[in-house]
Amino acid sequence: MISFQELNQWVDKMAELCQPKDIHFMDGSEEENQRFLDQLVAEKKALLLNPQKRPNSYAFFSDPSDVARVENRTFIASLHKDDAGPTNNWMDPKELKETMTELYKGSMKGRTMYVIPFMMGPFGSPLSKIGIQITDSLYVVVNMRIMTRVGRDVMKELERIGSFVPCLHSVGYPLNDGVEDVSWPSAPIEHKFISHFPEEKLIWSYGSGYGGNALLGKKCLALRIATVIAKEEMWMAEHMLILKLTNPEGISKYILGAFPSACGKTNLSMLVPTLPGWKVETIGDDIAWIWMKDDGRLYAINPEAGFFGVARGTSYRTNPNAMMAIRKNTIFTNVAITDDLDVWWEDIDGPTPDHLMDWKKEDWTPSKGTLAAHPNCRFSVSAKQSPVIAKEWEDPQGVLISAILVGGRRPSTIPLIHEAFNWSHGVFMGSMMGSEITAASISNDYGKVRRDPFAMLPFIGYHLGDYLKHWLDMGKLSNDSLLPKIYYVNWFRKDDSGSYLWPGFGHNSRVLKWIFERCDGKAQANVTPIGNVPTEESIDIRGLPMKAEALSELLYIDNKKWLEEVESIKVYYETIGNKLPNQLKLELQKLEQRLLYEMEKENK
Ligand code: TSX
Ligand code: MN
Repeated sequence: MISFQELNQWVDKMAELCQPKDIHFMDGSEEENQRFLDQLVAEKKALLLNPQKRPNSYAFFSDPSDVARVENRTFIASLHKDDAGPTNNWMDPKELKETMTELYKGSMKGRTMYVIPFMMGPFGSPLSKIGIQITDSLYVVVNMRIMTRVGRDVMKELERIGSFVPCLHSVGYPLNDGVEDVSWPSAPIEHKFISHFPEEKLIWSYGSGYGGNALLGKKCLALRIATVIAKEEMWMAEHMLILKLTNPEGISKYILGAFPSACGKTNLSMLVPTLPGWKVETIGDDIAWIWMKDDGRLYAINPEAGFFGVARGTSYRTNPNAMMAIRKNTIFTNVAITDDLDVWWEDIDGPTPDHLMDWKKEDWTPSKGTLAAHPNCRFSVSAKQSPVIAKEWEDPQGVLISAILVGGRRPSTIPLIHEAFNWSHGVFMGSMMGSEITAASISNDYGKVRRDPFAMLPFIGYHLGDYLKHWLDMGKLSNDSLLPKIYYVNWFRKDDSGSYLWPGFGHNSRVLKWIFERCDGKAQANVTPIGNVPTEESIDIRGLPMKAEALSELLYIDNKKWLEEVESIKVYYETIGNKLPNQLKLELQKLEQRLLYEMEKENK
């Protein structure tokens, strides 16, 4: 952190290091933004889309080597290696700074250095944090304006808050004498560094212009650095959606959800219920900052101001509200472009066009046999454009959380939903969650479970064992009757023939309804060794064309399979090392004992 008074000093020092041709302090105005977008189009770095089809929207195409977060180049540079834990890349902070300082020397030559004052969290919130990002990428500037709160208003807020997280970013492509700019400047992989200095609360990113590597407010500040601050200050920074669920009587509850990638987190946060009278609205789709108030209950804010969503697979069928949000004022990255200058990606609605420009800016026809849009293609859009953004989404006091969902893609063993007995059991559920590996490229791991505690594996700025302890410690601040109930959901269970048993998407509202009613002590459940599982009658499947056996299969607990799961969790827990809280080992033992006891009962 750096104090407000030292801002100019820090900017001058970074300019001296990076040697830009000039410096621009961002004011965040409409007029400034339009100037930047016009410049990007003139420099052929952005494509203006057809204003009749997609008003005020732009497409960017990254270098083919710069398409996603680079986990193997992401570093937690804590003073002591053991503080980063077994799941993070660690480097000695002094050494890392020396290496990166060499790279930053003159790295902005021929470019403008932009200074972006941004805020994570609503204006006036006790949890909101300020960052100042220095960058030489206009793509970053126009995206930060969508994804965070930026500019003059933030500078006013900085006087109140007093200090900020310094975030230095360069794409690592200096325009030295004779060097021509390219449409997506970036550096080779061995020069890419996404670095976090947890004690200093400092972020240094070099060599990538893409998403989480470059928009430093999101994964770097709002998750990795925020997890460190949150542990120190006794709150939580989590990779979670926040949704508002309203029943037909007009009563609302707020629910958090942690899911690994490719589980449809954004889709769930904007879901259109198939149950009449029920409504889902969005508070956030990716990150939640959560704290306990004096009433012993948990409240959450969304630190972000927009959605940086995966476009591929998004359609009016899977997520109509996202499709409506991105009708205008949207930035697209690595999507395909139609002949009439609109966007396209695999599994969008309608027939596949006969001709496209693909994400590599090459001609594409269906016979080419490649993907036209990159699988990690993105839209950036202001949350305000969502037709289902909740009216209280910017409430600085946050929303009261009634339930926390965890989950993953599990074709077998895990039922559609089960409820934790208490907070500690719920933390156990979060610690063992994950998805089964399906990618053919890692074929010897096929069918194994990739565990991803609370979907936070790449986003914890310290030791995983300490992170799980922090979850338990948060629970100790209050008692179970006041804390949110924790649920493990699995939309992805399959039958013996490999078909999904649950229709998913809008039908997930039927599971949300059960949760809502459980929170009011109403819906029925069977107590099982793994937790409380809905009775078949308690899940509302009216109007759902589903075989009766399917629901019972979805809710079935196979004790033998679960004992295998216990063994697999034991193996996983070994990898966390001696900072794994004993409480979680105890939860695992208790689960095993409940399963063995149940099996013995059955055999009698
Ligand atoms: O997002 C998904 N959700 C959550 C929605 C609120 N997806 C897409 C995952 C990739 C991002 C799902 N896919 C979900 C789901 O609940 N369920 C499934 C699996 C599934 C896929 C297809 C069908 C049913 C289930 N059925 C038909 O396509 C007809
Ligand atoms: Mn995410």
